Amino acid sequence: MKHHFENQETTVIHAGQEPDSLYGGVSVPIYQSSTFAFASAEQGAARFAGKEKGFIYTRIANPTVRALEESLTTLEGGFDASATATGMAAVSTVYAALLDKDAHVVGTASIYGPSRTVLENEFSRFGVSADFVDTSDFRNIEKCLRPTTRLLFIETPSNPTLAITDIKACARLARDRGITLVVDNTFSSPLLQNPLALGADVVIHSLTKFINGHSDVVGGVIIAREEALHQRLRKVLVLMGGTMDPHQAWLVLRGVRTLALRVEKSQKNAAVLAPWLAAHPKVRWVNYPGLESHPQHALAKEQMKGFGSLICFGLHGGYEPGRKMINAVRLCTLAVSLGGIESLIQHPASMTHAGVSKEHREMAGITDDLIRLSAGCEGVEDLQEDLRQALDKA
Ligand code: LCS
Repeated sequence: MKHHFENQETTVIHAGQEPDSLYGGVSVPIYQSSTFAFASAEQGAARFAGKEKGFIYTRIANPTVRALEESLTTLEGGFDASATATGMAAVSTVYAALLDKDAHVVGTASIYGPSRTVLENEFSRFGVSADFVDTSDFRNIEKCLRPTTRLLFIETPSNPTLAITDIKACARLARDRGITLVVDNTFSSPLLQNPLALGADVVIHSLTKFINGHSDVVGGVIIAREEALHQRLRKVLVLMGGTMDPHQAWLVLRGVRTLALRVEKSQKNAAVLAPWLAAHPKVRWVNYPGLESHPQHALAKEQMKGFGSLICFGLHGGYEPGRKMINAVRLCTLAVSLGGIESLIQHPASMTHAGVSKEHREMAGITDDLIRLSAGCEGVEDLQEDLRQALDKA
């Protein structure tokens, strides 16, 4: 049963999370079982044949994981979802399911490093090729299309440069050319952007970030707009084994209930910190989709319901003062990942995107001075105080 409420704030709390049918537990039970008993040989056969509903084996499906899948399907407005062990399992499953030998991919240049590396280093062994371009300029996508292009894989806002790509325009182009459009929506969460409603075929998330929100679990999800595509993705996921564990699913279900509160608060903090950083004498540049100086500010306003809580910036003098700054933070945590209740700060060129060559990083705008801040839910004055004292040491 899927619930459609007027407000996403209600959906995050209730979709897929009705009291359990056995004892009325308000929290979805953790079905920590790898396998499910059949009443008879006939029932087992019927379940395997798909003639009878019911659980078989946790790699195929599990009640706790299904509850999370239902929640996320409703939030993104898809046909159905498949939860994955990590965000990278979602990315790799999409590639494995949708790319044949010698297929070509067009992707966003400033994408999470491993989403690019896995194509270039691993899928390339099967003849797959890829062009990673600045997809915020639509002409760049058109220019590198080939007859063998099967997949347009975009991240918007992108990691870590926060470039915004026009989802509707990409959907139109993909539809005309018979290409599948996949959007990594991790940076926005389903509360700030719904790519399927803008015409994308598939949305993926690293649940490790906003959706779980507590930096205590990894996970991912693939949500498809249509049944046939969902079935294809699910089949490959189950065969390749990157599915989610019920305990993981339960933690994410606990996290998703407060998604609306966390997104609202962290975004409010980012909206204060971005212009404040931009005005600081040691800061050379700031990129935040909510600032009018952001190159795609107007597009962000149009396709997103909010500008999110990621900010990137560089200091006068390059990375050396930046290094001193991130070593000096006390309240913010120097760590990769993002979208948690706590503020995290990191240096993409030497951390999340170190696996991408310097040449490719520079083409993607991931400059050596770029520092990425994920604003959390702390009091904004405390964050300002921490950043102020850290900048003093830069
Ligand atoms: N997609 C995006 C946009 C991400 O930011 C990440 C992880 C992934 C996919 C992969 O998800 P995972 O397997 O880690 O759950 N991004 C990270 C980052 O920026 N810092 O640390 C991890």
